[in-house]
Amino acid sequence: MRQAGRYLPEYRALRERFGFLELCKNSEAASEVTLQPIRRFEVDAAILFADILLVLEPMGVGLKFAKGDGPVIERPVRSREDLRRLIAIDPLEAVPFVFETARTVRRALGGRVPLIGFAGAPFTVASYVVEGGASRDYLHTKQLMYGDPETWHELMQRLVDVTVRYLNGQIAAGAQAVQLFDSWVGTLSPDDYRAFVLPHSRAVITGVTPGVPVIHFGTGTAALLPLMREAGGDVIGLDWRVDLREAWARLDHAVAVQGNLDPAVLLASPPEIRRRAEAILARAGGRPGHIFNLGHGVHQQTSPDHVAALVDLVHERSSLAVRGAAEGEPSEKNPNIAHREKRNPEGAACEPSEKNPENSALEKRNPVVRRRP
Ligand code: 1CP
Repeated sequence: MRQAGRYLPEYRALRERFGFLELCKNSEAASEVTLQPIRRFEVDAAILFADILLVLEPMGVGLKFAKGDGPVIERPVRSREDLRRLIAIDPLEAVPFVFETARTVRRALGGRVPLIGFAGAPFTVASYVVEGGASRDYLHTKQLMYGDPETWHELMQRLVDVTVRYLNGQIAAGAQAVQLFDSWVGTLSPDDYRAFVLPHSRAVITGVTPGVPVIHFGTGTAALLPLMREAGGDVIGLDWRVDLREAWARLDHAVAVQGNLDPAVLLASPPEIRRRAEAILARAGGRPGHIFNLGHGVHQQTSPDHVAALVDLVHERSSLAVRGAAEGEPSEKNPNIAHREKRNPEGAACEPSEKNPENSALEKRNPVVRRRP
């Protein structure tokens, strides 16, 4: 899920003045982009404006964002020899602008909504490093993985170290939760995930500053969800290719879930958006620990008005469900809250805000979001 970007005219206006990397490196402009969706919509959190690939530029692989083509890595890493060229970096020194943006945004938000930081998971970042850019079938990546597992694991280890420091730097600068994007990991079989990815993703997640919630996101991951849970995270991202109810049950309801709406639905009419969003809320059944979200980022062709309509609908429905629960409305009348009543008769938050003041802004704005199962 990305919420800033080209579908917003105010973002396009800034992009006329700055190249993408330039925008990321200019903390004032990047803070402005982070705040754009917050000003326009009643979203419940801000997502730092940066990119998962920023750490690669100082590592010396030649990162470019070509017009219209997405990211390009000029010197991909496909052998042990290539790996030796990779420069060891300390993100705090190599990409200081990211932390400066986090500090600026956190100050500007003034506690109204929490700030989410993020990084790419080692597999997804490695896939760009090895492929040299976006890919359909990840053949170079798999070739390295299968043909030279030692080099693969070493590359992943290098990325783990950078990612842990990158995330903890964002947390020290003000991020109150972090999201680990394993956007393209769905290309792997469960066995390959377990052997080549899981230990590294787990190392990143266990390295995150204790007490800070981690959202572990992927797409095309229907077959990988239990393994992603094993790797870690307080919240597991779901795309739209899974049934939320079934997917959550396969996670034993032991973690929170986020997502599930196909971002392409936002291209449909508002009544259709409403119908699809309500279907997801019904599947979540009011169970505490569902964070409504898109299953992936907002498409460039999306009308901002449709995003606004979705955000408003979710708030309206969530506050109805919560009010119903607080007033002890019988579950038959309000099927959305049936599970919450059964599991948590007082409707009490599992993590009271007194114990975790960092979460209080999120709780205030959307009491459904806060509760962990
Ligand atoms: O103006 C432009 O053309 C740039 C488009 C763009 C934007 C708005 C890129 C290039 N990155 C971003 C910002 C960004 N990237 C955010 C900002 C925060 C927000 O949404 O509010 C985030 C969270 C990301 C994360 C990111 N970058 C991911 C993981 C999330 C996902 O969508 O899967 C990935 C895979 C990237 C790589 C990347 N950077 C940019 C593009 C176009 C891509 C994807 C290319 C591809 O499809 O392979």
